[in-house]
Amino acid sequence: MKYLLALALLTGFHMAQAQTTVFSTDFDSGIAAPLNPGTATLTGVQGFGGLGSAGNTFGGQFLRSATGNVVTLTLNNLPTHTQISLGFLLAAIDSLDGTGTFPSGDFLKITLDGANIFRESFANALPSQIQSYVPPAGVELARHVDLGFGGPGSYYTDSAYNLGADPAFHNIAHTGAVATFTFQIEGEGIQSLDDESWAMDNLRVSVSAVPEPEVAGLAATGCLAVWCATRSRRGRRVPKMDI
Ligand SMILES: [Ca+2]
Ligand SMILES: [Ca+2]
Ligand SMILES: [Ca+2]
Repeated sequence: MKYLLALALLTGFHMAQAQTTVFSTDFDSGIAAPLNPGTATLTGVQGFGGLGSAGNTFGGQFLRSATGNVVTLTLNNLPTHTQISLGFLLAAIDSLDGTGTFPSGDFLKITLDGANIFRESFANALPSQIQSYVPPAGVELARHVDLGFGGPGSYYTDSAYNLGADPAFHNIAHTGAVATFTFQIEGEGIQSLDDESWAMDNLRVSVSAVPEPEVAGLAATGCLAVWCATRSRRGRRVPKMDI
């Protein structure tokens, strides 16, 4: 170990973690088979269009859901992995009311294989309402602005988030060949579609295997003798370069 640590200082040793995308949809050509939308429907993104970062913006259609409805994503035959990551753009539409009692109590809950991985309230209607979700840097795309659907103005302003930039959804421990995610806004504050709703765009899931150490700068031309020996014992064909 001491030898490898010394090499790390000399050569930029780091942990590689290749992500394999196992599901991705922009909802522009339909609802992919692994998704069960419940009562959610494909809808034009209206004023959310263009929000996001390069290569990951709202556009075309997204999957819009009433509060209280459950959207389910079931992925089968996943490759061997130890971690799973989730990302999507969240449209918080119209008068979601945050934490509290009716009409408040609007919590976005996301589960993985039946266990909660996220449950936070979202509020759009009044600045005084309590939103439990505090987005990390780079997640909030818009807040309390008119992006379409109900309104403009009054209680019906909207917000947008890139939840894929929230570390809460990165590298969640998972090893099974099947992964089932559910998405819903639930709680005592759920109301009708014309009062409040939510939508997702650019939904993607990736998995990663056990991180393997690599020696930066040497992978293309060879590797250190001690490291080559380790990898050779695993049956891999690697070049060898003694130093
Ligand atoms: Ca789209
Ligand atoms: Ca609105
Ligand atoms: Ca509500």
